[in-house]
Amino acid sequence: MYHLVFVFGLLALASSLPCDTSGSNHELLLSLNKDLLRSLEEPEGLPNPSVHLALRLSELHNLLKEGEHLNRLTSHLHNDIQSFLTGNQPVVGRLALYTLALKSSCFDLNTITFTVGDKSETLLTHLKKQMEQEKEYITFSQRPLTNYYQYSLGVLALCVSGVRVNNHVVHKLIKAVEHEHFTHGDSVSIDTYAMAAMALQCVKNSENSFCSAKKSSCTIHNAAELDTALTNIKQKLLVSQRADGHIGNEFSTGLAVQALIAMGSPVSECATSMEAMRRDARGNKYHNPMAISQALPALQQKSYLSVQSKNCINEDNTLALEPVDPVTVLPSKTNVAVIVEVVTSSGTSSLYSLDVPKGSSLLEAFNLLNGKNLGFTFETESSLWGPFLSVVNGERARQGDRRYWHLASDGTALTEGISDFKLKVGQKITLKNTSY
Ligand code: B12
Repeated sequence: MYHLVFVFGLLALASSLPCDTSGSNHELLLSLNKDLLRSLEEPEGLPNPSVHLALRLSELHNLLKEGEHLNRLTSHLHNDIQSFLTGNQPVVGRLALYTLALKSSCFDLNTITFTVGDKSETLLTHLKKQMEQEKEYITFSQRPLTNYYQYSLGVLALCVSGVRVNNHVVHKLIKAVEHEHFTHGDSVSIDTYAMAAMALQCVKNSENSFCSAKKSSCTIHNAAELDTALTNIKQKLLVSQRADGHIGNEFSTGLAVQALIAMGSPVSECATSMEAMRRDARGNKYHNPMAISQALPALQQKSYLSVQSKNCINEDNTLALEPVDPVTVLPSKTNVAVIVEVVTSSGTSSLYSLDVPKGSSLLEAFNLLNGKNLGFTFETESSLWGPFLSVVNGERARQGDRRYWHLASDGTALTEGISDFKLKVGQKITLKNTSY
């Protein structure tokens, strides 16, 4: 009898830990941490603040490599953001991720400044100003200058850094949840709901502690609306859970589980999604470091809110990389036939067919096609997820005009970009200049 009570007690304790499904997945976490650490060594591209954040939220560390990466963030990423600010271009998402990355390394944010004109101001001041601009833009255009994912990142980064976020800025995010403004192309953006949930949960927690610390009377801004928005988002995430456990798709599940953890969900609400993520990780779905960086905190029962309580004391320093023998991947001898269709903004369509070695990425196929002088040309822009297709046959799908080159295979939207998507036999890839 006493044994039963003890077992039930343990079960109750386990289910009171949000989303805690910990079991024997140490090996998996170790290997994902190593993959992320190895990605820091890739020479091309900007140092990635999202990867830094995930490594810092982990239990396992390589303090030397993390320190070196921090230095690259404060030089290379810093300069990249500085050039956006100088050019008066919106950069709230990168500023926010930079803030979260620095905070996760317990870096003194007040020492980071940017200069615009002849005025030098701190990182947090710039982030607040960017959020004000975004808020003003929403007032007139019903959408942010960037997108609601970046707007949510901005609220989150200010909040975890101890800034009391302007209640009008928060209110715009609450209203966007209410009016279901979070889309990705023509479908729902689970990633954005998840990021908004973390931002609003952080605001709710800090409003509560701000007011309970005050002796005199204190108003919790947006109290009831915050609760409603959080309940609605949770509902949205749970109804978007597929039979295989994914919430949205493979690449939004990590953020969705982080959001559920931040909202204190019980284990029953996350278990199948956690299992889906472990399956994805074992099946090598997460070959893009960005994908690992969004899933790894969730797999360790953490969310971006955990940055708030980081103290960087007595950290593990055992994460080591074994030297890997360079592997030369020989191009496959088998070729697959592929068709690429380009649909311009005016609706005209062009078809190109080519043979590519089996397993080639779309980017490799485009390069081959480009070399054949059939009239197909393309350009890309670099981003944290890799190359973003921006120009096809001389036609730019401009983000400023809310247009992009949408990628589909046999009528189904791709869930990966041109460098990650691998071609299979007889596929027809459609690139369509689309508005969003
Ligand atoms: C907003 C958004 C878009 C917007 C971006 C424009 C804008 N200003 O809003 C639009 C609608 C254009 C878009 C398009 C696509 N997207 Co998108 N997008 C996002 C979202 C929600 C936020 C990105 C962001 O602002 N990040 C914050 C800033 C600080 O980081 P950043 O790197 O500087 O941001 C830029 C890039 O991320 C780039 N971008 C956006 N999507 C994609 C996708 C790929 C593959 C690449 C390389 C770059 C890229 O646009 C951002 C703004 O400039 C993410 C969600 C997530 N979990 O990250 C999905 C996400 C990155 N997108 C995704 C996908 C699949 C696509 C498309 C390939 C869809 C399609 N079938 O066509 C296309 C890209 C096609 C191309 N031309 O290369 C996937 C990528 C998964 C993966 N493993 O690669 C994500 C993770 C969503 C998901 N869960 O499926 N996207």
